Amino acid sequence: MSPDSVSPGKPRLTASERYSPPEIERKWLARWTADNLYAARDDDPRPKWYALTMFPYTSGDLHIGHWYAMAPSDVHARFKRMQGFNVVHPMGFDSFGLPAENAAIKRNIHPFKWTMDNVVNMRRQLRTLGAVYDWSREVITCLPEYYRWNQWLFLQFLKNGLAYRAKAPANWCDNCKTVLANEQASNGVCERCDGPVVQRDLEQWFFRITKYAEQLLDFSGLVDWPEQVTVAQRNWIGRSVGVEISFGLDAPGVADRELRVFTTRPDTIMGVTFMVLAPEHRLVAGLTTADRRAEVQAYVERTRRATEIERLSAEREKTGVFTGAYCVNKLNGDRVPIFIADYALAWYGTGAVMGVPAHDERDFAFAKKYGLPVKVVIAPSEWSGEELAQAYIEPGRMANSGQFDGLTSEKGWQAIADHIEAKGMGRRVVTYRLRDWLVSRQRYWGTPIPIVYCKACGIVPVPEDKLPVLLPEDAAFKPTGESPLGYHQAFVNTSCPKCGKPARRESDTMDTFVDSAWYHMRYTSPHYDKGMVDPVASKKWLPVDQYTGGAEHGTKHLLYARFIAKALHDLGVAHFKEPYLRLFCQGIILGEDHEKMSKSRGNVVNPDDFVSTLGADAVRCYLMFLGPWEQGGPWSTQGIMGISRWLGRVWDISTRDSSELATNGASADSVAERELVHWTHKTIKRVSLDIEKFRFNTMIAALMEYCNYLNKAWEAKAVSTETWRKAVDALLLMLAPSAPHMAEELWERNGRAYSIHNQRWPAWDEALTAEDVITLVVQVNGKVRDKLSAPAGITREEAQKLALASDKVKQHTEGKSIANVVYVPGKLVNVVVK
Ligand code: ANZ
Ligand code: ZN
Repeated sequence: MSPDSVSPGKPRLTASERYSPPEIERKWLARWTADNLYAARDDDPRPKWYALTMFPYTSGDLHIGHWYAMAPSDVHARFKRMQGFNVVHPMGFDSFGLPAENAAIKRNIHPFKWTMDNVVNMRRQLRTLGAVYDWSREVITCLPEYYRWNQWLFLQFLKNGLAYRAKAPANWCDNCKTVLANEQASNGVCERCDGPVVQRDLEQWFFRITKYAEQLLDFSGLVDWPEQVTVAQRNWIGRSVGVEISFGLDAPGVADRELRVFTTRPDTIMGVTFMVLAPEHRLVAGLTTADRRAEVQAYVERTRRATEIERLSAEREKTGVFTGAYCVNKLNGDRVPIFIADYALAWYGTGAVMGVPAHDERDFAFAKKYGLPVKVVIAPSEWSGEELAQAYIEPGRMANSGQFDGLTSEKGWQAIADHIEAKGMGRRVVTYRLRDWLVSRQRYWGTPIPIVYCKACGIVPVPEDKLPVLLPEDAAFKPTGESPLGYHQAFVNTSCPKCGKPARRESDTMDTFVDSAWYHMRYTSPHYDKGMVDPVASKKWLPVDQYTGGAEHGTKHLLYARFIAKALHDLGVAHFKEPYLRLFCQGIILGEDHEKMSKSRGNVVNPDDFVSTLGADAVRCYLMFLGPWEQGGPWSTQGIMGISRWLGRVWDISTRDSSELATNGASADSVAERELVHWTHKTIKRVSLDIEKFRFNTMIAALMEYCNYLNKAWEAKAVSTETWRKAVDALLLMLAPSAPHMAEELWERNGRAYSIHNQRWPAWDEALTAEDVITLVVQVNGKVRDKLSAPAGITREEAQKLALASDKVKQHTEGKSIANVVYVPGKLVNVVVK
C-alpha cells in the first residue's frame, strides 16, 4: 500500500483497514460468482441493453491489449446496468483458425487440446478483470454445438443462391499453404506470416455478398458508428456508376463479334486510341495472332506471379503486349489495337479497359511507353490544340467528338450514354469493387463444409438432420497445400445422401470469419439445439446495442457480420438488418517504449503481473486514464503506480470516521455545505456524460478532482456528517463501474446494503451543477499570491476584504501601505503596495 493513502497525523491503519487489492478482489469475485450477480435474465422486464466486445481469438495468453479492449467496455456496460438497463455482456472465444493448426505442426499438440487449454487459461485471466460477463452464455466456436450452425447457414445459403462454387484465381500463400481472402492478403503479403502471396486457380466456395452491395452501402439503420469505419466500408464496396460499351470485333480466332468494356468516363469515348484486356481475359488466346503468341504467352505467365496490389500500384511501370488484333470504336469507326496489360484486372467490370491516354493517367503512361496516339477530347480551359504533358482528368468542354463537341463533359457523359443506349451499343451499369466472399480454406481447424461430391448426383448438400458434419479428431498435420481432411480416408469416403453410392466429402473448411459473423446471435441462446438461435431469445436481445472493438476489423468482420444479418433477415431467421447499432473503436495500447507491443521487442505487458500486485481495479482505471480510448497510447508503469496511489486516497477518503464532523454544527445552507453539494452534482454530471460517450480518461480525471476537493472539504471540517456521507456514497457509486471490487468493499464498510452494483446510478440536479462558486486570483503588485473560492456574485468590497484576509497575501502586504486595489469582477484582485 502506498504511503499517500494515509493522511498525516492519523494513527497507522490496522491490517484490516488497509487497502489490499488482491485480497478484496478475490473475495468479491467469489461472492459475485456465487450469487450469480451478473446473470442476464430473459424474463427481466427492464429495457434490455446488449453490450458486446469483440471476442478474443484463443491465441494463448491475454495480453494488456485484450484488457484495453475489455475493461473500458465493461465500465460502459456496468454504467448502463446501474442506469436501470437489463444488461447482457457476454464473452466467448473465437477458436477456429490457422494458429491452432500451426501450433499442431510446430509443437505436435492437437489443435483441439491447444485451443481448449488456451480457453481455460484465458477464461481464468478474464475472470480476474471483474467484468459483468454472464459466463452461462459463453460461446466457443470450435465446438460442434456452435459450428453445426455454420453448416446449417451454409446449406440455407446454398438453397437460396447465396453460396456457390466456382473456379477462381485465389490469393495463395506458399508458406501457410492456404488460400487467403483479399482482406488477408493486403499489400501482397500474407496476413499470418508476411510471406508473398501468389495467384492460383482453385474450385472454391463463395458467399454472394455482392448481392447485398447496395444494402451494405446504406448505413441509415445504424445509430452511431465511427465515420472512419463507414468510410472504409464504402470504399471497400467501391460503387462506380458507368457505362458498359460494346466495341466491334472482327478477329479470325474468336466467334465473338463484340468486346465489352466498363467505363466511368463515356464522355471520353472519342479519345480511345487502344484497348487493354486483362491477361486472364477469356478472349486473349483467340485474339492473339500467330506472330504475337510467344510474347503474349510469356506475359500471361509473368502476370500470374504478380499480386493484385502490385498490379494496381500507381507507381509501378505500366507494361503490356500487343495481341496483333484490333477492335472498332462504333461511335466514330476508329480501329484501335488490342493490348494485354496487367493493370487491367480480370474480375473488375468486364476485364477490358478502353484506353484514353489524354484523360487517364495510367493510359497516358501506357501510350507514351508504347508510342500510341494521345487524342484530346475534353479540352482544358485555354487549350489551343497543343500536346498534353500529362493526362487531363478534370472536367472541360468536349472536343474532337463530332456531334457532342462543345458540351460540358458532364452533359457529354449523359448525352453519350443516351446515345449508346439508343443505338443498342451498351447500357448504363453500376459496378462494385466488392467481390464475393471466398469461404473455402484448405485447412483442418475450421468448420467442415457440409457438401458431398457424387459421381452420379454431382454436388449434394448434407441433409440438415445429418448435421453436424463432425471434424474428425485424428488428422495428419502437414502443410501440403491441400486440406489435411483430404487425406483422412474415414472422413472423406462417405456415401451420397441422394443415391447412396460411394461419394467424397468436401475436404475444405470454412473461413473463420463465418464463425464471427453471427456469434452475437448465439450468445442469446448458446445451447439451443433447434436452430442457430432461439427466436424468442433473439427477439429479446438482438440486435447488439453497443459493440466495441478494433477499427482494423472495419472491412472484414464488420462487413461480413452486416452481410450475414441482412441475408438471415431475408431468410426469415433474423428480425434485424443491422447486427450492431452502435460501434466504438478503441485505439491501440503501445509498449512503454511507445512502440507496438511484440514478443520480439520484449515490450509486452502482462496484465497478470499488475493484477496480482496493484489489483484489477488499478489496471482498469489506468487503462482508461492513459489517453482517449479511441486513440490509445503507451503503457506506463509509473502511470499505473500513480493510479494505484489515487485509489489509495479514495480508500482513505471513504474510510474516514464521518462522525468526527458532527461536532462542527455546519448548517445545510452554509457556504461549505453548498459548495460540497455543488461539487458532487457537477461531478456526477461530468462522469455520467463522459462514460456515456466513452471519454474515460476525462471521467477518471473528474473523479480525481472530486477527491481533491473532498480532501479539502474534510480538512476544513465545515460540512455536516450527513452531507459528507452523501458525497462519499456518490463517489463510490461513480467509481463502481471503473473499480468494481474496491467500490463494493467500501460500500460495505460504510454500512450500505450489498451490492453496490445493484444500485441506481446517481442523478444530478442541473441547478446544483451551476458554477455559483468562482475562483478569484489575488495578486500583490502584479504577482499571483493566492487563489480563493468566492461566491459568483461577490461585490468589490467583499472581494477586497477576502483578498486582504488571505495569509499568503498578508505575507506580502505586512508593514507596507496599500496604495490601490484593482478589481476585475469575478476574476482578479490586484493589491498595489508601497
Ligand atoms: C475509360 C476512361 C477514361 C476511364 C478516363 C477513366 C478515365 P473506378 O472508378 O474504380 O470504377 N477500368 C475498367 N475496368 C477495369 C479493369 N477491369 N481493370 C482496371 N481498370 C479498369 O474505375 C473505372 C475506370 O477504371 C474505368 O473508366 C476504366 O477506365 C478502368 F478518362 O474507362 B475508364
Ligand atoms: Zn449420388
